[in-house]
Amino acid sequence: MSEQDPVKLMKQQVGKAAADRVKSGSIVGLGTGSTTAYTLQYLGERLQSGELKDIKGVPTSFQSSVLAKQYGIPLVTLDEIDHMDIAIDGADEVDPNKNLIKGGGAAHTREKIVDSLADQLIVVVDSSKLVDKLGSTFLLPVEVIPLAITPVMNKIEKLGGKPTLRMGVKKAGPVITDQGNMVIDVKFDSIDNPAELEKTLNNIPGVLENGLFVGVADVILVGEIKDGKPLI
Ligand code: ABF
Repeated sequence: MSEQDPVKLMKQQVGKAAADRVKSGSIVGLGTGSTTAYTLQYLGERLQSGELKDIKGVPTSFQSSVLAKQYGIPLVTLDEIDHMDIAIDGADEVDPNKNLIKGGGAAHTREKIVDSLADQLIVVVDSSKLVDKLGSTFLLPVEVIPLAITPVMNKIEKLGGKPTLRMGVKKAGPVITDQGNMVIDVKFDSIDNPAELEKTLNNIPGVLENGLFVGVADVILVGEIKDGKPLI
């Protein structure tokens, strides 16, 4: 990583600050994305130095399970644990009530399962993710079972949203999630009641999960850049 890149340096610092909060013996939800990638790296370094002992990780995606293995973090499944002490995850938007939009990495279904089981969810973001109202800068991701794509899009239009099927690199085909489903990104003019919209969307047959995380986050660690230098 180049020290010249303040954004990367800031993500690294905020990712590390979250990793520093993990205590020995903890069961830890391992988030997805470029910021939590640094968290996983520092957890691995703390384990290797012996400063941190006996943690177990629960990955929120194929990506985080690959990184955890790379950094030597032992993994467990949800079937093997009876509680989770802490989870650390990224977000695409954060509102003043700590409600989130997630799913830019198409991993929000597993993220919501894991994050909501943790006693404490720490969210790591840069200051560009802070918004007054959810949906103002980011489209809302909705994971949909493939056969239901058309009826779900029609239903979302009736709710006032503008849905787009998320396409992969070079638009060669739709993005496929770790569960084998597709993602619709939805523009809503205004998300006035995130809790209600979260339930309404999940109630459409064929929708597996949407990216609204209401009342799940406990702590938001925000990185920012001031005078060309990263700060937390
Ligand atoms: C995951 O990664 C997502 O829910 C969110 O979409 C994204 C944030 O990534 P980054 O840290 O790279 O901005 O946490």
